[in-house]
Amino acid sequence: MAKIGITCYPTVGGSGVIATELGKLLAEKGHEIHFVASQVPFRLNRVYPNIYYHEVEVSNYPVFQHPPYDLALAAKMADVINREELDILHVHYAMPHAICAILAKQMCNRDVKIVTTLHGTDITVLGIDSSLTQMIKFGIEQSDRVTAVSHSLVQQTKEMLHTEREIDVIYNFVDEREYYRKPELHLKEDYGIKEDESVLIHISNFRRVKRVTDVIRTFANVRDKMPAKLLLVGDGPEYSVCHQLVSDMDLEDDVLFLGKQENVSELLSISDLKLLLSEKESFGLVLLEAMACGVPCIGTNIGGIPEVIDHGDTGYIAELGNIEQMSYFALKILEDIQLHQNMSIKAKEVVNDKFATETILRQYENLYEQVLNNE
Ligand code: GMT
Repeated sequence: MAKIGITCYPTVGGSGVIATELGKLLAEKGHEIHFVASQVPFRLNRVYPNIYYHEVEVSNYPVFQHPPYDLALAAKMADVINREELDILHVHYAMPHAICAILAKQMCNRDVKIVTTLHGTDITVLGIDSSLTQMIKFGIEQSDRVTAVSHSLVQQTKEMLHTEREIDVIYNFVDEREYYRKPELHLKEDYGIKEDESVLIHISNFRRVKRVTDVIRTFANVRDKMPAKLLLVGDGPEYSVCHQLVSDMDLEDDVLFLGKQENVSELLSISDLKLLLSEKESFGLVLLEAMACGVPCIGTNIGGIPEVIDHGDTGYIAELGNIEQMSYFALKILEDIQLHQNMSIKAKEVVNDKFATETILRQYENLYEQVLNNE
């Protein structure tokens, strides 16, 4: 059994969820897990005897113009590596976590192995900033092993950073014990949604790249043809723009802004269709969450989305910004009960097969074993 350190952004969406769920599953398998982060990861919601949390505290000494989070993290990592005798430090996000991990390794006298998982935003957004490109490249090239959450992200990383670094694809997963279609428990009724209304759902951090306005426009076309409601879950920079659009399009009665929600699987359980129409998305973990709850999905032909949605089987892939096509696909699924049911069944099968937790966990464990054996 290994002693594994894990660093992630504790509050950021999918990457934090994956890092935390992975830590919990590894702990269940008997590994000793040490989270090194600035806050308790939000999914670490109960006591696990072999999971430890080490908080990074950033000094606010007045002479520092900016509190040095990266250096505080590296120092904490070095401290934990030495004291807890870590075998592996698995960091989620190259920027700045891989760079901090490499610095930490140099500071201590232990041959700890650095595993870096790329989740997307650092490559697709930060990779464009040339002042950071060299640093991300350094983090990736100095890590002992690098993984990415989709083939698309590997290709993008290689193209943008001009690196030949070997990168393994290990897909994301969802905890099937949490994500399954739950009995409705009057939730639909509580939200005032009528039985004959189809429910469309979008979940994100409302960043511009998520194109939530395309979701609203697609919904408007659907609602013109059939009774429907749209659940908008999450919060972020585009929230007020979306509110304005809903008001301008006179959709207030049918679009429910639910803000950030904890029990997303309950909302997915009352949903008939999931929309993720992003212009950047290395994987789209929310798609997997929806599929696990038997919800067919429509996504854009972007990044890793086509690796998650099987066009025609578990949903449809549409061209970015093509509202007409998105609306056509949405109506096709919602108006055909048989097609909807087939897609729903297939979606659950794919989650339990291609993205099965057990399979993904084994892939990470194999990778750890190889890196520890210097393979
Ligand atoms: O999408 C975001 O804004 C959040 C970001 C994150 O750090 O969680 O998501 C990235 O990692 C997720 C987990 O691997 C992926 O499912 C998302 O597709 C990816 N986001 C982007 O690539 C934009």
